[in-house]
Amino acid sequence: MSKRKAETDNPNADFCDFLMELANYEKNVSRAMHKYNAYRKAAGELAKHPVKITSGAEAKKIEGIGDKIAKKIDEFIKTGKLQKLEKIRADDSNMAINELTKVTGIGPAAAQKFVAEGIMSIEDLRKHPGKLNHHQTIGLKHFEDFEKRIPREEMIKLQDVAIKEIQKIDKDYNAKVCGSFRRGAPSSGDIDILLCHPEFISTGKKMPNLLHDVVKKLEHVGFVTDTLSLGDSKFMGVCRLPKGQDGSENCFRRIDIRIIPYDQYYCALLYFTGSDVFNKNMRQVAIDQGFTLNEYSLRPMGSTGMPGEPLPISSEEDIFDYLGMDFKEPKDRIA
Ligand code: DCP
Ligand code: MG
Ligand code: MN
Repeated sequence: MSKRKAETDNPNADFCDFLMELANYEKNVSRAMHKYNAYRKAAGELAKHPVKITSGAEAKKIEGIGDKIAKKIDEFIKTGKLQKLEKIRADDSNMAINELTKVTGIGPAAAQKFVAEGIMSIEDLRKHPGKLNHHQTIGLKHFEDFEKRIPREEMIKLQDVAIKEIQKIDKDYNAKVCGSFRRGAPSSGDIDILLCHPEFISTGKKMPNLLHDVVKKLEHVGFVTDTLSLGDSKFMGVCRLPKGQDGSENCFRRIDIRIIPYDQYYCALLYFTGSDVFNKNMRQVAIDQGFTLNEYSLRPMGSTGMPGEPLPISSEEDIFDYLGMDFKEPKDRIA
């Protein structure tokens, strides 16, 4: 989930917000992923900038900000708004597509299809339950809850319940909450759990039961309430904390669980900690340095253009080292 408004302690939050609004328009309506990434990168770099930008020219000194975005910054400083955004906002079908893609399971293509059928809002969707698949149905059912951020305090409770139950199945499971939580965020969009087990290694056979047993257990204790999708290595679902002492119900929350081979733990940990923009940038550094990096491994690129054998890695630091990068703590992995 990357649609969150810029954190308020960021002096350039206004710029980040309009860049993210443009980014989401490019992704959801135009389906121009290149532009989406460019706006997001610019927003990510601006979010790291410690002082308020006062002109486009000043912004252009920042990596990822070129002429076009600098112009928009000037326009925004001068007029307090952007012509381009005003036009986008004035078009009902753009706004409808944007709204519908907030439902988990509804991507840009599905949203455009719904809008073409005259479904213009969440309310309209609720009138046509038969048009939704299982994932979308659950997404709509918990729409209001999923729009709410999860405070860190609650993330800690969710973590404690999940890890306690997983440990009860088998002490050899290693479960770690990654994503924005590991980056120290004050609130998160969902809970991301990285799982591994010493019996599951990349050169061995697939062991889907290791994940399925965890899901079953978390369902059995009432923590996991719905499954959006479950494969051999990836679970997407819904969870919630038990009722409070006063009998009050907690919000339904999105949960992702990934199991990865034991020997690929650190590349997966790096990947699943993000941020997504940071990952994109780090993968580019890897390419520039003659490597290929993904959630499984770091491999040197051979002269034939084929990746070589995975490099031995026993910490996140090792990955930064190979790439000649200074180690970044999770909290600093923004862009
Ligand atoms: N990720 C990625 N590229 C994507 C999606 C995800 O690299 N397109 C990685 C980095 C993310 C991690 O997976 O940090 C978890 O994905 P989330 O969508 O849950 O993102 P975050 O946890 O970072 O943010 P949020 O608080 O919105 O959940
Ligand atoms: Mg997350
Ligand atoms: Mn997630």
